[in-house]
Amino acid sequence: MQKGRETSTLSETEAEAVAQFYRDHGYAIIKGFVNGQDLDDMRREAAAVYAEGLKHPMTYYNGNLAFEILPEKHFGKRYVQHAYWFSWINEWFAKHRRSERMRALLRPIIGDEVKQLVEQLHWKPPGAGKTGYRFHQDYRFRPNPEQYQDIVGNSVNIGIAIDPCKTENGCLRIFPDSHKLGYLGLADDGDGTIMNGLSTDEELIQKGLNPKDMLYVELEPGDAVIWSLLTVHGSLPNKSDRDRAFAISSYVRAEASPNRGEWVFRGGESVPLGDVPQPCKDSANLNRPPGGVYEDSEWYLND
Ligand SMILES: O=C(O)CCC(=O)C(=O)O
Ligand SMILES: [Fe+2]
Repeated sequence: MQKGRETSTLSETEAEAVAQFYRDHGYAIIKGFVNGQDLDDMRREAAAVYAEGLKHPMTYYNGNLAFEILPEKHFGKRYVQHAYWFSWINEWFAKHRRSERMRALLRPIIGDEVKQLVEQLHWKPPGAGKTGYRFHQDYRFRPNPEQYQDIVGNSVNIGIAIDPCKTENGCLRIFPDSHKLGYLGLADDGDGTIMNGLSTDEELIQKGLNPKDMLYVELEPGDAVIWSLLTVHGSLPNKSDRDRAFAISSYVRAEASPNRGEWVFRGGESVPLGDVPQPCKDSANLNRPPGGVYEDSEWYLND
């Protein structure tokens, strides 16, 4: 048997420093968040999720599990763009979402009792269209703010680089300190997707953002970045020949979200997914017929 490489989690002092930077600037970067043997495992398992998604000819929903597909009919080749709640089919990610490394990171930000509202993998396969995200604030993806208490103050988003995330392959771009500006309504025009079109400098300037302040969040595999629901961010399309797999989760303080989310940490325990999926950020997926459905909105034709 091969001996696993050592893995480590953030110390209390390190996690507190991350939380402080995050509160001050609306984001923070954690180098080597997933490390050692876990990093190799995460990369292998993300590829397995991609391979699973590729079996579906078009966008597929089954409970909270979903794969968003760019079909060959329109893109020449089939691409998986997003996977949602793959912890239902992947043991490694099912453990990772409630791991000690997550607990250590989250504790100083949203406490010990935690639910999860979002689990996503984003790929930007070379050659695929539609791999850019206009600047936005993720608050736009909480369609039912009345379901929560202070959803902004009680949430945090975590993005983990699976591939190297660089300027050329469309790494995340963030406006530091923009979490203090309130909700700006960026990208709220148009068809509701942030993946058609690109942000213009003009649009940013109009909202009081100086394009010069934009930070390209370049990450190595295993590095993480956290941001808030009001932090302005987006990313450019992949122009390189290298994919950009990026795992995004959103966690919420449990007492602020009585009706939404999958439990992660409860009463000192870490909680596996249960028998049935729970309503998360929106519950539309649970209203579809059980067993899985294909549904292609063809949003990508609206450009
Ligand atoms: O994957 C990215 O680069 C950004 C995605 C994003 O911001 C989102 O889905 O809200
Ligand atoms: Fe976002």
